[in-house]
Amino acid sequence: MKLLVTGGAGFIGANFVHATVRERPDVDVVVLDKLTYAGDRATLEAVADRITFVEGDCADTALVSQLVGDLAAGGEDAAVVHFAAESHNDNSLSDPWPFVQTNLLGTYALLEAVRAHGVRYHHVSTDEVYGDLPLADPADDPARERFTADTPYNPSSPYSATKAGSDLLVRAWARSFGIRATISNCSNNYGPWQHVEKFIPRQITNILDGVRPKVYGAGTNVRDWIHVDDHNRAVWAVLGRGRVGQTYLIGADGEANNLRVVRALLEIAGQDADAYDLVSDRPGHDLRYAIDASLLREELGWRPLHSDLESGLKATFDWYRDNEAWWRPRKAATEAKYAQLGR
Ligand code: NAD
Ligand code: TDX
Repeated sequence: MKLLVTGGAGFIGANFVHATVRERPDVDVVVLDKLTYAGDRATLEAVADRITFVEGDCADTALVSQLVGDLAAGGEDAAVVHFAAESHNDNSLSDPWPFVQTNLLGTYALLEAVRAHGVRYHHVSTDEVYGDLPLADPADDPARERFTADTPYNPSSPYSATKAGSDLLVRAWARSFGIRATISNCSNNYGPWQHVEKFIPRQITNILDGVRPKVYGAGTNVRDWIHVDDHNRAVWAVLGRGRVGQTYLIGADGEANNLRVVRALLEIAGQDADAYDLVSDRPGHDLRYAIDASLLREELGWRPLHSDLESGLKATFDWYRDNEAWWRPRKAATEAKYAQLGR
């Protein structure tokens, strides 16, 4: 099988490439990545001789058409897995343009290429397209509302709006042009190689630097955490066995508010669990995300392997402690951006 993986030098894409090379040696992987501030070739160093790396923009229609054409020329069993995106909500509030460019025009370019060459396409998206849910505690309210594939789209930020727009492009290309596409909408990922701008790596690296974690607002916002390897195993399940035209939601029943996560990280570091700072809130900050993944579980038989958040946080904490050379070059510039926002 031949795969074109866009965004393969970013967090989830790189974990996907590592897992694919490790577990599916028969798959030929081509990575297309623009190497924005969020992409890093060092992340792919250990698999560099097992893949083909192309530095380029997924919104470059000529380049994308050529790469997808080459993929199609290799035979029937070819697919595009589209991870590339501008992915950080805070950045989308400061400067939305790269989000429109990459998330909308990049998806458009890929859709036109798979349409022209008849190649299978999987679109990696987010639960944020559904907006947010009222706060609710799983322990008190097992029947609380969660997102399903039927939840109406209601995105809050320029990031989630452009991801929602990209999903709708995929649906239109599937219905009007008959492309063989699937979509997955996943909840918040954590694990190795996540950029230090994101919540969990930011707080781990702050703690390692002797800086107090920074929590937005009152810290009561809830995210539905999933280990990146469980997300990527679900992407493979959808790619292999998913119904063309179907949307699958991916989540591992990992709801936790931000205070619980920060307190767990401080405890892992052997520090006072209250040694964090509450800082000003993100404008339009979504309250709660929660995924009902029963379609994925029942139809495709997927199950998460990492179901205990605290032990996943401990492994992630240890990874950042042991891989400072990877994250250190980006830490100061990231914190300088947050300082400008007063967060
Ligand atoms: P990331 O920001 O870590 O990585 C994005 C990668 O895409 C980088 O390597 C970057 O260089 C590359 N890229 C950006 N613009 C590009 C362009 N125009 N052309 C080619 N490459 C480009 O993001 P991530 O967290 O790994 O997210 C990957 C995908 O998963 C995104 O589509 C995101 O919306 C989705 N997603 C992320 C999460 C999460 O929790 N991180 C959850 C659900 C879905
Ligand atoms: O310093 C921080 N303090 C803080 O309290 C940061 C960076 C974040 N937060 C809060 C905001 C959110 O409630 O933590 C939560 C998680 O924040 P992010 O890591 O920025 O993630 P989020 O905005 O939830 O979006 C993530 O999940 C869905 C990814 O970045 C998206 O790409 C994905 O689509």
